[in-house]
This record gives sequence, structure tokens and C-alpha cells, in this order.
Amino acid sequence: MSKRKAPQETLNEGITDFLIELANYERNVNRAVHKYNAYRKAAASISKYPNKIKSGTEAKKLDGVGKTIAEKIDEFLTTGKLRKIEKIRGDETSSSINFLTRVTGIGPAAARKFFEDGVKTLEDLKNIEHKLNHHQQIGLKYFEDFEKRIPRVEMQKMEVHILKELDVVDPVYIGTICGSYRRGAESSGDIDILLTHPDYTSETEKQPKLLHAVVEHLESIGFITETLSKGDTKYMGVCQMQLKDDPEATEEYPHRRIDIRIIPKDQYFCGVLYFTGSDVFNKHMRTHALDMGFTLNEYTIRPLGVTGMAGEPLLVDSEKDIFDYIQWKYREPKDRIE
Ligand code: DCP
Ligand code: MG
Repeated sequence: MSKRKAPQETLNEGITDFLIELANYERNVNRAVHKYNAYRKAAASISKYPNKIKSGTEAKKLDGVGKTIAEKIDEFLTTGKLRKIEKIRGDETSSSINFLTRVTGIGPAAARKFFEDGVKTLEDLKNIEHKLNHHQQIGLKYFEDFEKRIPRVEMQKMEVHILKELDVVDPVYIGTICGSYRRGAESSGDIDILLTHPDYTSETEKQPKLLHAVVEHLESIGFITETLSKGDTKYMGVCQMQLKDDPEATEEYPHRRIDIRIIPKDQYFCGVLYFTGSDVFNKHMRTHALDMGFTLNEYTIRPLGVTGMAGEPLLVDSEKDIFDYIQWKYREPKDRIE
């Protein structure tokens, strides 16, 4: 999962940027996930809105924009800034904690703990490197690289490369690069790969070997360079597009965050849907599913009985099947913003 969301290049980017900054502040500093979600939701609907917003009242007509956010929009439109943001930026506690959470492996709780121990900057982290866990050490080592978004052209090269190597391991694997890349984003924060294999279904035992074989192969060819965690179904690591695999490249590529998951064949499309996101879209779709009497998550879609108990998972052979069950018009990945 990537840490920083791409700045919005839309008509209303001034507004969506400050909403995302407030969202991150609520999550990282206050650990207020609901407020984080509320700001993200408002930012997502504003980024889809085709007109330049001229007032809070106009914005309030959009989904997820309530009175408080509308007032902030008015303040921003009139004065060109927001006192709340100025205050957050000027506050040492907030800005330090916010900064520390940019290091992969440091969440809001760890960031606060570090801050309370007097650790506030990258320099401070380097001085206590021995106290960091492996994940955090790698986060520190590649801090500058991980801050860089991945341009779409590089994502495309990695996609071709990864799928080709997957085929080398075993041609019956199916792999999909999900996340913002699949939604057509011009840049991505990380690489989110889903895999499945015909030998692996929700009826069989877990098959960690199917995941590990792929990881080990990508390591052996020098593409994967570090491991952050390696579970039975989920791998988190670091990769780098190699110069030898890209004759056009003139300088070394940055190191990138990569997550690989293996999913049972029968759950693959629920997984692909979930990991394609966006997170705001996923929440919206889950809510609609509930309204229609279904419970939807990253694994399955199940009908809800009259007592509210979830029934057996429904058969799913494509993403579209899931939209069909909940009687929603199919949406292409690029339209799954909110
Ligand atoms: N996801 C979700 N809820 C979360 C985290 C993730 O629904 N709390 C899903 C939707 C995301 C996908 O997983 O699109 C991948 O997570 P990322 O954080 O990598 O998000 P993106 O790939 O969309 O954006 P980025 O370009 O920042 O990586
Ligand atoms: Mg991503």
C-alpha cells in the first residue's frame, strides 16, 4: 500500500490538495480514520466534478461535502489559504509526526512514539537506526526513492517484465498489476500485483510455494532487491527496473515498493476489484452492495439472509459479475475514482 497519494491535477486541485493534506493529518497525527475517510471522500467527488468550484455552497451539492468542508472551501477561495493548514504546518508535533509516517514501516502509532522519544527528523532516525525494525530500516535506506511517484511508462515496462518472468516460472499463472496503475493513473505510488494459479482455490490448502517461487525467481534475476515481509499469501518488498532489461534507459531507476499477493482462483476477481480501488470507490461499492442485500469484501460477495447472516459465496468469473449481482452498471477501472 502506498503512503502518499498523487496530487490531483484537476480544475479544483487547490481544494483537493488541501483536503488530502487534512486527511493525512487526521490519520497520521490524530489517528482519526473516520475523518481521514471523510476528507478523502470529499476530495474524490470534487476531483470528478467537471467545473471550477466558485463557492462552498456549490461544493456542498456534491457527495461527501458537508457544512464544515464547505466552509473551508469558502475560506480557501476567499483568502487563498486555510488557517487550519497553516496551523498544522507550523506545529512541531504535527509536522514531525506527519513527516515520520512517510517512512515505510512507520505508522501513526510508531511515529508518535518516536516523536515522544525526541526522534523527529531523518537525521534523528539515522542515529537510532539500530532501534528500527527491518522494514523501517529499509524505509529509511530508500526514503528518497520511495517518495518518488512511479511514472506510467516505467509501470508499463515493469508490467511487461514481470508478466514475462511470471511466464518463465509457470505459464499457467495469471497476474494483474492493480492499484492506481490499472485505473490508468499517470503515476503510481507502488506496484500492487495479484497472482492466481489453477492449483490454488479456496477449497485447497494454502500454497505459499506458489507465491514464494515467483518472489524467488524475481530475486534471482535481480528485479526484487529487498524483502520487507514474506507471508503465505502476501509478500512486501522492494524492486528495481534493471538497466540490462531496458536498453533505452540512460540512468539507474529508483527502487520501488512492490506488494505481491496470491489469491485463490475462485476469489481472484473480488481481489482484483478490491486492489484496483480506489479505496474511496471500494467503500462506495460496498455500501451499495449492502443496500442491495450483499456483503462484499476483497475475497467474496455473499448474499445477506433476512437475519443479516451472510450466505455462501456467489460464483464470480469476472469483475462484471460482481457489478451484475448488485445491479450496478459496470465501471471501467479508469472510472473507479469515487
Ligand atoms: N485499498 C483499499 N483500502 C485501503 C487500502 C487499499 O480499498 N485502506 C485498495 C484500493 C487501492 C488498492 O488497495 O486502490 C491499492 O492500495 P494503494 O494504497 O497502493 O493505492 P493506489 O494504488 O490506488 O494508489 P497509489 O498510486 O498511491 O499506490
Ligand atoms: Mg498502489
